[in-house]
Amino acid sequence: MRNKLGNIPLSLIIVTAAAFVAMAVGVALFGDRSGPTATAEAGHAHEITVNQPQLQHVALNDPEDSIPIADLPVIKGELGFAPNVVPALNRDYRAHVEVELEVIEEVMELADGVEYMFWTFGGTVPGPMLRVRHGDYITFTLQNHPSSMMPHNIDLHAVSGQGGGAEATLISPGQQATFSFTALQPGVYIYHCATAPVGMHIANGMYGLIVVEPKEGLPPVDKEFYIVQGDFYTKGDFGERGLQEFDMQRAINEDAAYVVFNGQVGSMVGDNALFVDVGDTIRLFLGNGGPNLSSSFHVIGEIFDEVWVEGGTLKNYNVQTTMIPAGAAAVAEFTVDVPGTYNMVDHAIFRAFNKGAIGQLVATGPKNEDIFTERTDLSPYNPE
Ligand SMILES: [Cu+2]
Repeated sequence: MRNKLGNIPLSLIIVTAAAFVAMAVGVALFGDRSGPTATAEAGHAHEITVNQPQLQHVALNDPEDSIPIADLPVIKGELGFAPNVVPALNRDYRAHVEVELEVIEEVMELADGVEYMFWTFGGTVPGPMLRVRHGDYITFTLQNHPSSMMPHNIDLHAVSGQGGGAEATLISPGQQATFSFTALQPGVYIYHCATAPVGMHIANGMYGLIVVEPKEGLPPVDKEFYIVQGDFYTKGDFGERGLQEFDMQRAINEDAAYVVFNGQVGSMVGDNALFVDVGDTIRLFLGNGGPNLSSSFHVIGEIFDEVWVEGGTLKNYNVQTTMIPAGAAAVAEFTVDVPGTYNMVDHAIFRAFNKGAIGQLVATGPKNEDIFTERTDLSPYNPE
């Protein structure tokens, strides 16, 4: 009887596998991991750097990190409503940042003629972007509006501690709760409601981003935008008009009726598009609230010069499509070289053209026909 591996002797497979393991261990133990191994110039912002492992865990060993919290300057945290960001902090000192965020349940448009009872942070989907500096001490107050029907809370992925703050902030309608945390690690992090049933609270729109800038700040760019993807589960199918109810079974089945950016079909289309100039350096803070679907984020006709993989410290360069897991983030940076309307999509492409995951970035400015020409010929083609 043939074994399942066909004609290859099992012993050879084992020997080959052992050799690969030995090689991998050798590379891990003895491979050169010091210093950049390659840099190259390749046009604007296309510097190629090989990333080195870089642990920034609890990198709080500056003198400023030992300033007693009571002595820190108190700053009110700004909120950035998508697609607008909180501007860059431009701050070179540690602060005590006070943030207030209000939970509101409200009916809003999910698509043209389609209404939905969203549960929101700050009255919008996504909730507002928060922006702090690595090492900041944040006192966070969550407020649940008295008109709410449900308890809510918040789990910020930038928090190191029980539930990301979820237990501390669990509140009924008409309550508020406060807790504090230090932003131990830089990066871009999702926050979301984590009240049972968690999936339902997230599916109703309760998520947003908190950016923890590195201490030295981020390189300046011309324009920054804030985009969060989410999947929605309605009783009616895509486009079915009227007030749509949440469909729990559909959510369990991961059968999204809608996949949208910034909480609404068409949130960044037409008059609501993102407008830039040719030559602008652009930074997109990207989140994916889920609850279920990973995003294959792509800008049609553009290549990302740089992506912060999963919102962390690892950089990738010259990227066509970046994966944003549910409950995660990424940052995409690029320069638009020629004018045009650039469609931003989830490249799981039926989501873009049939479920709403499409937005537009419109770049105006001079053409550059060395980079791109419009159609130069259209004529009949008649092969014999
Ligand atoms: Cu909630």
